[in-house]
Amino acid sequence: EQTIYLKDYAVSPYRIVSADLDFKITEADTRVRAQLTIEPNPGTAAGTPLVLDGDELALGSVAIDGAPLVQSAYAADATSLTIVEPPLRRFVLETEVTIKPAGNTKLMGLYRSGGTWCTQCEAEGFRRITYYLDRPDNLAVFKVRITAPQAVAPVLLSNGNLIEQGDAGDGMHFAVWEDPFPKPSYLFALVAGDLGSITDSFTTASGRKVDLAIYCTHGKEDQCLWAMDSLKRSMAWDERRFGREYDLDIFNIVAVSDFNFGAMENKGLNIFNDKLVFAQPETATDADYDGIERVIAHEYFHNWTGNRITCRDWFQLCLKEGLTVYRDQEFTSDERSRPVKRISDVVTLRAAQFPEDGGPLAHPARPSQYDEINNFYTATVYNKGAEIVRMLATLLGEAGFRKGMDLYFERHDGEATTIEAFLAVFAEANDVDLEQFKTWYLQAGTPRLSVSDSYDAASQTYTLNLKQETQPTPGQPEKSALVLPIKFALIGPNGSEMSWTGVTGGDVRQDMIVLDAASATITFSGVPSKPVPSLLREFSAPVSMDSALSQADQLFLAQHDSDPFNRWQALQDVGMGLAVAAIDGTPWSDASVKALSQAMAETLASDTLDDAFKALALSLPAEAQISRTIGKEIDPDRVHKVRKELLKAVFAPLALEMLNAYLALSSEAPYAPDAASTGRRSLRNRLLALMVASDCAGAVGLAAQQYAGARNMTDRLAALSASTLAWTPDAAKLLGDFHANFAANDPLVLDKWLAVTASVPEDGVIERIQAVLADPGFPKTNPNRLRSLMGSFTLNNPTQFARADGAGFRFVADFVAEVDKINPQVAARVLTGFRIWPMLDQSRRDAAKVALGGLQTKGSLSRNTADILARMLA
Ligand code: BAL
Ligand code: ZN
Repeated sequence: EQTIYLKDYAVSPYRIVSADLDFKITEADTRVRAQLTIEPNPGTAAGTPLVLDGDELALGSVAIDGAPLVQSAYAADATSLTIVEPPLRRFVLETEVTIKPAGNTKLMGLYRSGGTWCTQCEAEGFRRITYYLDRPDNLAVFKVRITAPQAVAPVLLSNGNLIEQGDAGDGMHFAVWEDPFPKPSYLFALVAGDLGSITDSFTTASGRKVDLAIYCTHGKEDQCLWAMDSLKRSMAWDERRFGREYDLDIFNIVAVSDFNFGAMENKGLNIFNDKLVFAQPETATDADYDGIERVIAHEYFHNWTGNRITCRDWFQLCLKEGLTVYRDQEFTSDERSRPVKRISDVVTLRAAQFPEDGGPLAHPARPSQYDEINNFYTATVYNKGAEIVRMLATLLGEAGFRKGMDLYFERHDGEATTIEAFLAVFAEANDVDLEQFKTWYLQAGTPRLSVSDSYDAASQTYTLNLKQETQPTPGQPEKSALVLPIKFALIGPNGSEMSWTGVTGGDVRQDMIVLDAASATITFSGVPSKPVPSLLREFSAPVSMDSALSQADQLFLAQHDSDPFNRWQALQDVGMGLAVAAIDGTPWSDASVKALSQAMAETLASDTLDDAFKALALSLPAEAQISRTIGKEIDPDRVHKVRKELLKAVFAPLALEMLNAYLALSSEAPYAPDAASTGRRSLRNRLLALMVASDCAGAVGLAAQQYAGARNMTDRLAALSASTLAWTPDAAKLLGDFHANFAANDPLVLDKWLAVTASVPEDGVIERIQAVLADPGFPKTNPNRLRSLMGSFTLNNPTQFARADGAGFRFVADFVAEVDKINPQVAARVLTGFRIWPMLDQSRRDAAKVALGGLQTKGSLSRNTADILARMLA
């Protein structure tokens, strides 16, 4: 396979300045005529060939400035069209190709979803539409004419503004769209179909009216209202928070059912996976509402961070993704609860990014090489990328960060740029040196921060010893020290924050220590009594911290810390400590479990903490996180068993309190997706799950009752999964009922059933999944269905996926081999679930190796899957 290196980046000898595209869409195929206005870049020598990218295109004709080229003047192969000797001046290259959208199961380029023709071009899908310089640094203005059958495709959309439409005879009609903003090909979009829509408008800060529309399958229009509401709030927020206005007169969103990503930020025409658009209380959960709000915002925010300023090359992907995730996180924080959002984001980071960073697929947020760019749309690029931007904001302060962002927009608008350029604006606007900070983008791996402390009563000095270390990752044996912003406070015996009179040995800025060396010993003087340190407040750096705190100190923080994140973290740390020790062979003492139980009871009873926070706090770390903390020779069955016992030991004594709180939280109010209502439901459902999991008397019946009486999907699904995860006597019946009465006729609800089914931690689950897949009606071409089933199995069902007999591994490997022939991106993504294998015990490691080895011998794997497999086995 051909590896692409960042160091090889070179400006193209030619650039396309405008693209005039003419699509003739019919049921059988689509003919694409492209007229590309091309110029040589400065320095290009006469006779330099022009090499355009192409993939699965049937080439009809090639002409330059209207004159057809003779056969010897060009050459086409499987991946390119070469014009042997183009003119060394501006010219128009005209090509005609035929493509077959109906057979395009890779869902890259132009394809059909249901009856609708739609596109996905990021990263390299445009080359599956026409021959092009399919690289993000080629910005061109696009004019697009679409001709299609009026009856099946009354709606014809592309980027920008509609400038003409009309009848084309023979049952065909046409529309012409023009996008005045130069853009890279990955932001191109086209939609043709029979779609319903809702419309609205937004008036920008400067008084311009923007027409908004969301297109969807007929009959789903009223499920798009939450998405529209989220869009308008996003537009207002970006003006308020970042001074960014929308720039076209139209903003369209289209929901489609078959989509590889969650959504795509095409200029003026966002295309969405319908699961991130459709919401109504009966079929969508609070988590769905949350996801819709977040992704609508994310794609909208890309208009400035991604579209107006894009990436020079795909190595810079986190320039737009990390920054835009940071922006959508801030949007949610401002719209809802900041601490709850922060905790949820850290839970996601630890569940999705830390394992990636600590396993065979580890890579820097800005990689320096890739075989297949689609495999780099990862939690590292997105979520760690957002953490890096967040650290920048923490180090520079809100005003300093905004100054840098303003300069970024001012200086780079209209450009395709780099991480270096991004960092330079912050350095310049704040007069700081970010050279060492840049290492965060270049170095893979999660730093481990170790802390110890001591107090000297005689001199009233308190000393913190901090040490950072990052383990080697593939291709990076040596690691250097990173800049860690460590927000902190010293908590005194009465629970309030202590001050100090002097500091030596470190860079301490009020509430933040900046550690930029491998270690530091920081001494605070004038500290009248021994404090408890609250470190890494707000999770101010994406590190894993070894805390030296005693359980008593952790529980003290859980009670007194004014930083909600660390209050939550302290409870997690206590649970983690007990679980890890027990798995290691040191059972917990009654006293230690009782203390945790008591802290949980106090959390539940608090009248200052909000419901959403309590729901997050009343939990133990997930099995996967416990496993990662142990780090080696993992036996997932033992982790599962010990965690279950601990859960029971901590929460069963609270049965009465939990039941009373559960009953008090019941509400007859109609469903509303606001933060307070969502928090209330999340706490109530958390309590239900805890009561069921800890075998509280009557809990199984309570779950069945909630399931049957639920008036929204949030409560129904919560009752179902509480039952199936504990595999109660009712579980199988409820699962069957859910399928028959809710899932069978609604694909997005079916996804929930698939996910719940695949997550059951009991023998028999593989056979049940196999039966689902064997059903001839099961759509193996739909990414949502496949991911719900197989993503849930590999990521949420460690005891069954990593079965000691290897059955889980074999099953997933066979699945990957089969689906790879249909949709390589989905197959490769499912395969990444194997990344835990090096951490498992010997017999499981052997079983994983056999399954992965078997896949390797299958041959003819896609580049996507072969790349993941090679790294997994390296
Ligand atoms: N650019 C791909 C989808 C997203 O991150 O918005
Ligand atoms: Zn994005």
